Parts: sequence; C-alpha cells; structure tokens
Amino acid sequence: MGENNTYKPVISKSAYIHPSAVIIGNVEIGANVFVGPNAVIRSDEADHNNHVAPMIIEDDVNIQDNVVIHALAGSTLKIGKGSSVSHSAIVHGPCEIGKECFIGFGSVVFKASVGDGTVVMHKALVENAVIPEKRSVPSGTIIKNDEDALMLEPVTEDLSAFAGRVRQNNLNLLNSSIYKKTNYKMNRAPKIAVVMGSKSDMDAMKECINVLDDFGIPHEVRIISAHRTPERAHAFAREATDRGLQIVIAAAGKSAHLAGVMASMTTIPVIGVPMQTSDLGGLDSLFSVVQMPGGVPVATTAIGRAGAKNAALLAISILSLNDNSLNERLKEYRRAMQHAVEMMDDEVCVAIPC
Ligand code: RP5
Repeated sequence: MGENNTYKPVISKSAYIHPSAVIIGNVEIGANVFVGPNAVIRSDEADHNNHVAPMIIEDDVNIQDNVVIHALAGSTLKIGKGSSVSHSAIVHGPCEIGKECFIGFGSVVFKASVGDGTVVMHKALVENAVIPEKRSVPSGTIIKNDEDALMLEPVTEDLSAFAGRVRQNNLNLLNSSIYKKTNYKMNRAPKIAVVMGSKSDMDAMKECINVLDDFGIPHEVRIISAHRTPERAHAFAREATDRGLQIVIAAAGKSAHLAGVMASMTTIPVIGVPMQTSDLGGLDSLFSVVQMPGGVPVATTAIGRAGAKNAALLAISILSLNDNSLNERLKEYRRAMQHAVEMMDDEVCVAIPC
C-alpha cells in the first residue's frame, strides 16, 4: 500500500462500475467508462519510495467482464480514450494502450505499448514490444519483441470499423435501461443496517460505515433507541427480513440494550457494538451486549472504534459466504494489512538494526 495507505480510486461520476468489479488503489477512471462484472483493476504495489504509480483509464474506455488490469510496483499503466478491453483479457503494467484500440478476448498485454487504433484480436500475447499505431494483431499471434511488432500488417478498414462498433455499443450500454444508474441504485437495497442508540455514537460508528463504504456494501444508517423509541426499535427489527436486510449492526452505550432487543425480534444475524462511556469506560455497554441469555445470540465486538470497524468486517465476512468477489476483496484487505505491518517492521529494522 502507499504512503499512509491513502491511495484511493478516483472515478468519474459518469462511469459505470458493476457492483462485482474490484477497483483498488491509485486508479483514475474517466468519463463514460464502463467496467463490467468481475473486472479487477488494481494499482496497489508500492515502489521502494512507498509510492504507488497511477493507473489511468481515460474517457469512453470499456472494460468487459473478467478483465484483469494490474501493474508491477513502480510501473504506470494507461488505457487511452475510447479503447475496449474484451472479456477475460489481461493488461499488465508497465503498459500503455493507445486511443481507440481493441484488445480481444483472453489476450495478454504486458510490458508493452500499443499504438493508437491498433486492433489486437483474441488470445494474442504481446510482451516486451512496442506496437506502432493502426496495426492488426491476428488472433493467437505471439509478439515478443519490437521486430515482431514491426512485421504486423496495417489494420484493415473492416477491423477498424469492428473496433468502432464495439466502442459505440459500449457507450450505448451506459445509457441502456439495464445499466442506467438510477435503476442500479434502486437495485442496491441495503443489505446491512447500522443502527445506533444516539447521534453521540456516530463518531465511533463512522469506522463501521467507512468500511462498508470502502467495500461498496449497500447499507442504511439509523438512530433508534431501545429505551427512548422502543416501538420504533421493535418495528424496525420485525420488518428487517421483509425489507431484505441480511445483517443488523447495533451500537449502544451504557446499559442500553439495543442489540439484544433487535435480536429478540429478528432471526437475521445481529452484531452488537458496545460504545465507550465516560463513567465506566464502556465495560457497562460491553456487559449489556455480550451477556445474552442462551437462545437469542448477539455477536459482540470490542468496545468503541475497533469494535465498530470489526462489526463491518464481520458483516462483510458473513455476506462473503455467498459472494466470491466480496471474499476476494476481503482477502485483499487482509493482504494489505499484512503488507502495512511488514513495512512497519522494515522501518523499525532500518532504525534499530534487527
Ligand atoms: C445510549 O446511551 C446511546 O447508544 C449512547 O451511547 C448513550 C448516550 O446517549 P445520549 O445521551 O448521548 O443520547 O442509548
């Protein structure tokens, strides 16, 4: 991960990213870009200066299903305006794909530069080569150096027209009713409810909400008190299943019993987060959440911010049982943590030789 782990994707509001796609790190995605199901776009490897090089996906680019775009530490990657990367292709940096290019099904482009308007058909390999502009790489071709690349025929009018049609079809997808953002949002009914007893709990619970946001999990946030708004608490828990909620995260402080009340009225998993308190430091909250009598379980996290963060991760872990892509992202999250600790160890070993 980068310096202070601050590398986050910057995605144009007009881009469409399928919910199962994974976008991590120093990635910039331009206007009208379409990213299809299960695509993975990662710029996450830090160089020796702890810097993660930018990965730039320019406007109008189409990244189809199962495409993998990644780059070696310290190397840049760019995909030029209007290019299409088709199903299951791999584009690995260092790499530059020019404007209005086409990369076909299952092709691999690595340590290479592809000139504007070039069409790489299916299952081709382009490695360690600079392909000039407007060339044609037939299906199955292996290009392993610049000499191979210079032998390539110019792209035909037919192939250019084909790439143009793919480009236009992709732009049309952005406006189709299937992918229109409004529909997509309507389909994104919350899976997780984050409920807290008071607005004063929000500071700690931001840790939970931020993790859900980072993983792109649709969620809702409510302030409901088990004791001050008991009817609302009961109704909320009773209706949770019918509303499609899959997990309730309930945070409360002192002897407020929000998580237990929720758990008594629903059979979906309830995760309780004990809030820190000024009087007893949160031990009061912990006991009121953790000591549920047998029969009505509440999974209880640590007190305060760490518990809030872990509540989100536990909820994601439960959802990932039925979602491979989410499971992969969870594994990636763990790897990033591991890497961050290893970097700390490296720094300490430099300061105080091991
Ligand atoms: C609990 O009482 C809330 O969850 C909060 O942690 C605590 C204090 O609530 P406020 O007095 O700040 O509303 O019900």
